[in-house]
Order: sequence, then C-alpha cells, then structure tokens
Amino acid sequence: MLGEVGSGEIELAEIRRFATGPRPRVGGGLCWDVAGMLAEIKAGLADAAESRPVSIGIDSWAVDYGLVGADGRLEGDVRCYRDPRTEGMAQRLRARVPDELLYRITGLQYLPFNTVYQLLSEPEGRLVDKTMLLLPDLIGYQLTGEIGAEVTNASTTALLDATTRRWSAELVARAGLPDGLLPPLRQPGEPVGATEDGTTVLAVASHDTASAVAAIPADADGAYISCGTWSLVGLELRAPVLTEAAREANFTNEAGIDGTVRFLRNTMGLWLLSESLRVWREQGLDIRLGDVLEAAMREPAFRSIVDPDAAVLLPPGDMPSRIATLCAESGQPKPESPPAVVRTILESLAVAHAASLRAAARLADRSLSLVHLVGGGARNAALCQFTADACGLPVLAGPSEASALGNVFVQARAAGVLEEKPRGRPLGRYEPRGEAEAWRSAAERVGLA
Ligand code: LFR
Repeated sequence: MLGEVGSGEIELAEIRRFATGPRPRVGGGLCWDVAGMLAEIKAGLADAAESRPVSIGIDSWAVDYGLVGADGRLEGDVRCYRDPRTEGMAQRLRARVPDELLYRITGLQYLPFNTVYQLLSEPEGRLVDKTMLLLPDLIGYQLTGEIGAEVTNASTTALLDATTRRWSAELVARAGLPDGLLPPLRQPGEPVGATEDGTTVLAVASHDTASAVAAIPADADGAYISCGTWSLVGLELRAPVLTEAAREANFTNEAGIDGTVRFLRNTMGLWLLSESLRVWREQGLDIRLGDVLEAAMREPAFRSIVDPDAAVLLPPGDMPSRIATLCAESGQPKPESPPAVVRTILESLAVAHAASLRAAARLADRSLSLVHLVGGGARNAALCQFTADACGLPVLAGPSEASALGNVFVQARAAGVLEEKPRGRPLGRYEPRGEAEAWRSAAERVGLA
C-alpha cells in the first residue's frame, strides 16, 4: 500500500496484493512461504519506487517468527500459528510458570499459539545461538540487515512484561529459553535501517492489530472490533487490566502506540468464511462472495449458532462440515447449503462480538455507546448490521484498510507531516434494530450470553 499525506488526511493506494495462506510443510505441520512473500514485497516496493516513498513500514499478523543463526541466515521454516505443534506446551510451561504469574507479568490471553508455546515446541538445541525475529522484524531484517523486536508485536509473545514493556528476564529464564534469543526492543516511529536503494525502513506498530487500532478515531469509548481473518474485540486503555477476572475471561493486554493498551479478546473472525469459500471452490462449486452473502440473508434467522472459538475451527480444512458437526452436537439443524452455512457464520460471529464487548466493558468498568468496526469486515454489511443488533449499539464501519492506515500514520507522524490520527472514511453506520431478546437467546445456546 502506498500512503500519501496531504491536509491532515492519508490517501491509500494499493500497489500489489498477494495471498498468504498457511502451507503444508515438508516433514509435517504448517508454514509460511516467506521467500515468496519477500519476493512479492520487493516487487511491490519496485512498483512504488517511482513515487519515491519517504519511508517503509511493515506490519503483519503476530506471534510467528523465524530463527536467524550466528551466520546471519534464516534457518528452517517460519511455522504458521495454526500448526498443531504447540499441543501440550501450555502444560509444559505451567509446570515452570503458574498461569496466574504468567498473566500478572504479561497480561496476555491464552492462545495455544502464543510465541512462548511455539518456542517450547522447538526440537532440543534448535534455539541455541539463534535470534528470534517476529515476522515483520524478519522482513525488516531481510530488507536492511538490522535486527530488533518492535514492541507492539513483542507483546504477543508472552515474554514481554505488560507493565514495564521490556522483555521479562524472569520468564525467559523460567521458560528455559537461551539468553540472547530475543533481540533489543524498538518502538514504533524508530528507524530500523535502510534498504539497498537507501529508503528508510521505520518501525511502525508492526502487529497488524496494533496498526489497525492506531487508525481508529479516538472517541470517548474507544471500543472497537478489528475484523479480518480474526476479530479482535475490545477497548483502548491507558493501563493494563491484570486482574484475575480479566485472566479468567481470557482478555489480553497487548501493547499499542504511545503507551496505550489494547485490552481485547481474539474471536475467530472471517477465517470461518474464507476457509469455507476455499473449500467449496476446491470442491468445484462456483461461488462468489457477494452472491452467497446475499443468499444468506434469505435464510431463516437464528436457525443454528456455533461458538466461533471452538478449538476445532482453528486449523485449515473442511470448515462447512466442522460447523455442521458443531450444530448437530448442540442439537441444532445442520446447515446444508453454502448460504445456510454463511448465515450461521455471520450470526455466530455477531454473537461472539457482543459477548466480548460486554465482557470488555465489564472488566474495564466502562460504559459503551458506539463500536468502531474496522478491517475487511467493515465491507460486510450483514456482519456489521448483525453486530449492531447483537451488541445493542450503533456500529460505525470502516476504515477497511485500518492496518495500512495506522501503519502510514506512524510513519507520517515520525516524518513530522501529521500529528493527529487520520479520520479515515466511514463506510456506513448501522443502528441496532431492537432484537436484543432474540440475540440473547441465540447467545445462550452456545454459552455466550
Ligand atoms: C490478526 C492477528 C491477531 C493475532 C493473530 C495471530 O491478524 O494479528 O491479532 O492474535 O493474527 O497472529
């Protein structure tokens, strides 16, 4: 994405887009095609070169990393967080660090793929004399030769202290990780280095969700749903909430820009839809997203609801049949057609959005009057409307490219050409339609009321 700044606003132009799905790995498990990504990124930068960008900022999903050896080379695959290799690792860590202590230090929600669990699943000796670089830091390293760990993304590893925002030496030691594995931290807005052609690479909020939240207009409530592959549902706060109640509700305190805290919970997002579409197309069905969304609106309401965070929905594979199984197991009709599956997905996501928002408000002692829904999901009118209905709150949708906008904002601010968050362009406003009771009983069916 190319960002151009003028009169207090950022214009974004798409230069290049490529798919980045998890891939089966030789030897088992799932990995990312990082060499392919780097080639695409370099091609995109070449396309953007004629606009003479002032700087480059990199953000991506969180938690995944590459290991760089003493000779400076990336060693082995960059594994994908949907890889089941972390099974059993939470128990292993728990024996060394009790959950309560882990949460008091890191404030991080439990997700089976948190970096610390991935590190613990590495074969004996593999971490010795290595530097761990999270994906955006790894790409920055490949472009500039400079190592470091940007702090917003570092906060997703379960090795960063949420209060001091430094690596926790205590956790590194107790987890049995080698000294020197974690590179020095850097802050959004600090330089990373320069590319071969001399363009500055700047650290931004390199966790895509941190960049997305950086683009959300600051208003009284600060409630948001950053909805793409995942739905990240929560609030922007000034200080972490490290209470036992927050831990039990599995809320995270990830680092945002300017010392802010992203107090949120991960909910399985549009992954349910994109993975269903991928499977249907693989089965030879000719399905267009717009058509199936429209058809889903003609399906009966609240026929079958699932908990989108059911662990079985995390890995790639046959999503429609796993959803159907969950419905059958909870005594609801199996959605038989693609529109019926999509209806179940959209309603289930809205139910989960509302449950997480209610929990966030309660745990942080806030009352809410508006929700910003940003990311690709902001273009999904049905999901936005259902979310407004289920939450009983107006939803302001957009920007859809929130991560790119937040990324460019941090760069523009560092360059001294923008001080305030950009307003972005809302795509729509959705008022709740007063069906609170129907949504509550749908939520009750899956224990999310
Ligand atoms: C969203 C996201 C989430 C993170 C998940 C896995 O793209 O970054 O914030 O929990 O992906 O990395």
